[in-house]
Amino acid sequence: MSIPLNLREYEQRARELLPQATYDYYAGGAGDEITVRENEQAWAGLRFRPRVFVDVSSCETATTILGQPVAFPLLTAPCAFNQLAHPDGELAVARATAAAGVIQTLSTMASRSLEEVAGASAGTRWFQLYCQRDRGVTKALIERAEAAGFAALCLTVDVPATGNRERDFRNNFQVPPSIRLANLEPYLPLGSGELALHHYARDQFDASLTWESLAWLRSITRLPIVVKGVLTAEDALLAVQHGVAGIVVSNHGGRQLDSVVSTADALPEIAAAVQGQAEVYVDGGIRRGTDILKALALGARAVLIGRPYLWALAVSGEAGVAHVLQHLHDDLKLAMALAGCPKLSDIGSGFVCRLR
Ligand code: HOC
Repeated sequence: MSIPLNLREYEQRARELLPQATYDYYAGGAGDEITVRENEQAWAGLRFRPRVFVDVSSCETATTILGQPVAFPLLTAPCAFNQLAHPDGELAVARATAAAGVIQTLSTMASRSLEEVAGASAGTRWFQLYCQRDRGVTKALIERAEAAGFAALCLTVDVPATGNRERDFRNNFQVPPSIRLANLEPYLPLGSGELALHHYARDQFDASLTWESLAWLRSITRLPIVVKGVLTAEDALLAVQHGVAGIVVSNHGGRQLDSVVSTADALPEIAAAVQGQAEVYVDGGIRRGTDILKALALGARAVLIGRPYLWALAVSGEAGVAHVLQHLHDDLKLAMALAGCPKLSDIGSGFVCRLR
């Protein structure tokens, strides 16, 4: 069988391979999945304003993210239970991201523990944190992430309740008993049965967090904190005022509040409000190197991809993830050359316009 040519072909192939309920858990969103669709459509609604007669014989994509060098401006997003896609799960992603020179963000809800993942490669990684109702558990997770060499905490703030994921309800989605909630099992393992994951999140995630909670987190860690799930300039400014190092413009891939603004539409006001006081990243619907270029033009320092690396993992494990990362890197370089942007620092809002 031929190697998929692009990220969409990886999704088609993965859909054929995965059990329906697993495919739906990954692919699905909340409610009518309006935001899932609009995330992709919003990038597609942007057009380039390319420049010509620019020397693009060499295009440079290397940069830094929170001071860490990366080969190109991309991170893998925190996705739960990578072993649903492939037995090597998060370990394969750790190896592929390290080889590609990009950052892995490991989910609190990973199927491999943060210590196992840290041992899998020498790459840079962030730990995604869902604050637990039990602050002792949250503190223990942070201490473990620090001890294991994680470079930042990525605090997800858009799950005070789980979104209305009707595909999971229809499928009575369950995580197979062979797959562990590896980071949390020392404290409280995932229960068994249908929708146990939804029940776990409902019962254990702390829905009482406020901006003041950031002060507590900052008091117990030396790691930089990146807040993931911001969609307005108002919240971006509050995040800066509360000392975050980075902001991920994210709507959780359309999996939480349906009908929220797409990330491509939210990004410009956030980048304008933050004015370089924190790094700004964006996820949601990134499927092409051209999407990465558009995100950078709108003010992002880097993008995160979620579903595409899960599809690649399902299709061919570590090799699939490595191929997707290489493909996006090459595609970004091609887009930069064709748009007349040989350096990342050249890319500004003048390179894009919106049709809609
Ligand atoms: C059912 C919700 O981020 C996701 C993950 C895990 C969120 C908590 C579980 O599924 O979006």
